Amino acid sequence: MAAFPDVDRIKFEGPKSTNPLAFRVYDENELVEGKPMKDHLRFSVAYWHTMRGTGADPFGPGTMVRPWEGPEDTLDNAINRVKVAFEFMEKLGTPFYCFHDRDVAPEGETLAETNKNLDAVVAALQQEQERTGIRLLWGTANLFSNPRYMHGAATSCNADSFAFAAAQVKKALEVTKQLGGEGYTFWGGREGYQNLWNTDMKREVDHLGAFMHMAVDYAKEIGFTGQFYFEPKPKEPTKHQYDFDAANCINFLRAYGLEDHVKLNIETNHATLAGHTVEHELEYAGMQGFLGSVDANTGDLLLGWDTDQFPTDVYLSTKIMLAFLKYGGLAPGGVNFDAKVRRESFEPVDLFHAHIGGMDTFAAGLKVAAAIRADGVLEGMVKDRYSSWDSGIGAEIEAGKHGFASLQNYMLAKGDVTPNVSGRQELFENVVNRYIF
Ligand code: XUL
Ligand code: CO
Repeated sequence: MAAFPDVDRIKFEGPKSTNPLAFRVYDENELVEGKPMKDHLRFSVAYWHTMRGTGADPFGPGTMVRPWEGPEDTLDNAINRVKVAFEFMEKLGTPFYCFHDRDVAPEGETLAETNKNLDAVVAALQQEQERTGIRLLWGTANLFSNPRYMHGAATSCNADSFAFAAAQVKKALEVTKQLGGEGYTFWGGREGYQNLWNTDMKREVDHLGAFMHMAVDYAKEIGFTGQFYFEPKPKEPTKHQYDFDAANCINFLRAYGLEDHVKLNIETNHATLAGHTVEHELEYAGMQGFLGSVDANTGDLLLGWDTDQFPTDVYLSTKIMLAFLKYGGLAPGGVNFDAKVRRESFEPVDLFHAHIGGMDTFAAGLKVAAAIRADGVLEGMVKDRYSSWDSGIGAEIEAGKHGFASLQNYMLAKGDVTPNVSGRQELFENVVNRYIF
């Protein structure tokens, strides 16, 4: 029985459409910079929010109406949920999904039983993947919900928690490989601390480095060639997460010799929690060669936590797509909607409204970004701003021909700098707006 009987395949109907169950901008086969939109955007549904989000918050229980869910999280229920997930994704037209091991299958009494449950659900996932052609963008392990991870997993003071986490990631890598996953993500979970008095930070971070090496080694051993991602987040659930922001993660990866194996998965709401913009995080990762994938969502200007709302802002999606186009595109990453419907949006159809909005917003961002790039006006203005580096003393400095002494001689002879020109921030902002309205 269909879980969404009133929804057909969501179609592109163009900007004039007022059909709430249609795309107005996302036309998967439309070519942008010579490539179909669907290959640029590589949309992915996050199983944990879309299939497992209950709407619970610290003040009250779940609100979501999900008629396909049984009263208990049994294996049968989990397998049935896989069919619902794929019906949803097929109707939506997203080519990818992402999951944590514990999103898809219930935990058993023992690790062995848990792994058996996971195998059974993975078989169902594999079947549905084959039936629909929908693929796994990345897999990951939930190393934060079970109380055994209360002090963290790889960074726990309890060595057994590290060992359990290792066993869990080993299994998660195996099933990710089995499902043809194109990547594997490490998000910190509880890898961080609440209070430095009881924390040996050096030991914890060393352990995280060792843990990630074990994952890289094991991937090699089993022939998993997908891309590893590290996902920055500054706080929540811990006060200070070790994967704080892009710069912090890149330093960690270099310090522990992981830079050739791991790129970053940047999430908008995590960037803003860190006091950055997402475009800052993307640009920083990009210029360092670490740009991997994006968890698409947005926070709330007035709320200081990870609200994980669906993105609806074309400025935001434009900035994200500009960064990815500049650094060679998203593949093998994608636009993964790590976003949840609001607690008040409790009907199944709201899942469609949320994703359709996010997909149209990113499709619009892609088109605006491509138009900005095609014109080259913005790029030309930036280039002009730095033109003092293209010839004369600037070019000589960049070519490594100078030191402090020769520059002192240059300046003594010249007397003072060539006058500065305006930064024209407002004009730059207006130029961007030309492509939006
Ligand atoms: C948590 C978060 C995670 C990761 C995957 O804030 O973003 O869902 O994306 O573990
Ligand atoms: Co995320």
